[in-house]
Order: sequence, then structure tokens, then C-alpha cells
Amino acid sequence: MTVKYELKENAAILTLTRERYLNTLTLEMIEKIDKYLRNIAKNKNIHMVIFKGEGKKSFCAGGDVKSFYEEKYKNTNILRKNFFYKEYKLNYLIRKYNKPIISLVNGICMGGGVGIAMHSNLTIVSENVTFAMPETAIGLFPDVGSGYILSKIKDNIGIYLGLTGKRLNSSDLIELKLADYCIQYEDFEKIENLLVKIKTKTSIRKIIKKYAIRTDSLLFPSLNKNISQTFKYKSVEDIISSLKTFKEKWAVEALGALEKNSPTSLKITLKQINLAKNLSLRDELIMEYRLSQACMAGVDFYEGVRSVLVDKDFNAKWSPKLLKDVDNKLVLLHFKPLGKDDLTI
Ligand code: QUE
Repeated sequence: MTVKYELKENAAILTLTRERYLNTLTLEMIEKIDKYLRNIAKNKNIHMVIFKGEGKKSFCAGGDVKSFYEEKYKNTNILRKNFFYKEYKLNYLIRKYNKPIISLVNGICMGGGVGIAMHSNLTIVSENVTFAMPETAIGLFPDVGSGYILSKIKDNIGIYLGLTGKRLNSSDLIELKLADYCIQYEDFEKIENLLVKIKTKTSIRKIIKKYAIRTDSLLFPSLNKNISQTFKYKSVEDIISSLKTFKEKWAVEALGALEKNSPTSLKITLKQINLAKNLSLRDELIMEYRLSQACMAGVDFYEGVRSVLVDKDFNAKWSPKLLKDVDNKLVLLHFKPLGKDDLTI
């Protein structure tokens, strides 16, 4: 069992139960969640959905991208064809759902986990959360509709997060409004037991507010001005030049990340998030699906997964290797409509 379904008083509780793999999402899990949500939507006795992750370490560390690497050496194309298609449709379903969805997030929340937690009506984080959209490290781009979310954060901070894969903690998430409330992990069970008893949105907020704790971010807003200045540029090369004028830790770290991540991923991600500023979530997901198919047709994704998750040498050999060799034609190719193969929502 990879997703546990429990009916508890007025709520359906969906728990990701692949603890050994940090609850990373498989295609089977995506299909199960989709089916559960469609059934819950029709059930008049269920008034809310709660998402959580099994174990203390992780809500969800992303998609099970290692399985793509394995599929590459088989004759099947099941994941390539279906995984992102179904995942992005699920992200949309969560965002537009007809009942409150509450994500109780503790531990790691990256990639696909962000696509569940941050499209929910309420994202509750414990004091112990590590958030990231780290896909440019594996030759992908920030997906699951995160382009939509990141593009709406002020001062180009979303571009900073998407390009560098910067890890954030719970305080940062609250400050950026990527999460709604912070509640101590030891209170999660109590909160869950109170939530399942109620039926209205206003009483949900009331209960949660009672347990919410104050947090203070060390990064924001103190870095906003510098990040805004640096990540306003429309080319990755210009962002790098601007970063080099700063000597502080945040800039040195960001520069290190940009020098390590896939040059192609960086260029498509910058364009993606800038375009997403003017897109609906639906149109963003359609664009992301085109990007996902282009990445899977290329080489960096497989090389990235190999270097970070299979061999763990963290020494990817990107192709093209240098930013200057990723020409605009190659970037634009990633955004090309797929005709009958486009995502339909
Ligand atoms: C970038 C990513 C992912 C990542 C690391 C990155 C990602 C992902 C995982 C992951 C983590 C633990 C597992 C697993 C996969 O790591 O998307 O199978 O057990 O799922 O730098 O995008």
C-alpha cells in the first residue's frame, strides 16, 4: 500500500506511505490519489481532505524520478507517457477542489510534494520542514505548477528559488506565504483530531490559529532587495554577473548552485517563471508539460538523475556543458506546442 485512505468523522485522510523512499510519488500513487479525490468529491458525508506523509522524516521528496532512469533501459514508455501528464492534472484537481484540502507538512517537502502541499487550501508546516524546488540539479525545471506559485512571489524570489534550488525552512515559508501556519509537530495529532470533527472553513482556521506559533525568517525580508536586483535580469549570464558583485554568503551559495546546475535547465526555468507571471495555473501546467516532454527527449535529465540519485557522485556531465552553448533556439524548442499530445485540462 503506497497511499493510505482513512475515513475519520467528517474527513478523508490521505497518507503517503512510501516512507523508505521519503514518500516519493510513483505513477501508481498519483493514480490512487486522483481516484480517491474524485470519489471524495461526490461523497456528501466528507467535508475535508487531509494530506500527510508517513514517518517523521518526509512529507514527500518529489516524484520517483529514479524509475524514469530505469525505464530508459527497458522497452516500455509508460512513465514517459503518463507520469507528468497525470501528475500535473492531479495538481490542478487539488487547486480547484470543491472541498477544503489541508496538508500537514513535516520534514522534507520538495518537487512533487510541493505540488500537493502548496496547491492545497491550507498548508500547515511543522517547525521542522525543508522545502526546495531542486529540479535544475537533475536536468529538469520547477514543475507541478510551481512555476505559477513561484512567479507570484514578490522581488523575484521565486526565480531565485527555482534557479538555485535553495532550501527553505518553515519560517521562510511562512514569511513568503508559501505556507499558511506553523504548528509544532507534536501538536499535529491533536490538530488532526480536532479538524476531523468540524465542517466549515471558518472553524478550520479558528482551530489552526489557536495552535499556530510565531516564526521569524533569517532570509526574508532581509535579502529581498538584493535578490530582487540580481534576479531581475532576463538572461542567466546577466544574473551570474550580478551575483559576482556580492560577497555575502547567500550570493556565493547561489553562484555555486548556478555553476553546478544544468545550463539548459537554468535557461528554460528562467524563461518559464518569467512567462508564468502572466499565466493561469492551467496554462502554466500546459507549458510545463511541454517542457517535461522536451526534457525527457534530451540527455540532461537522465544524467542528472544518475549523478544525484543513482551513482550519487554529484558530478553531472551536462550537454551542452556551458551556458553560452545553450542557444535561444534550443530554449524555444522546449516551449513548442505538442498538438494532439498537449496536456488537456
Ligand atoms: C532534485 C530533485 C529530486 C531529488 C534531488 C534533487 C527529486 C526526487 C528526489 C528523491 C529523493 C529521495 C528518493 C528518491 C528521489 O531527489 O525530484 O527516489 O528516495 O524525487 O536534487 O528533483
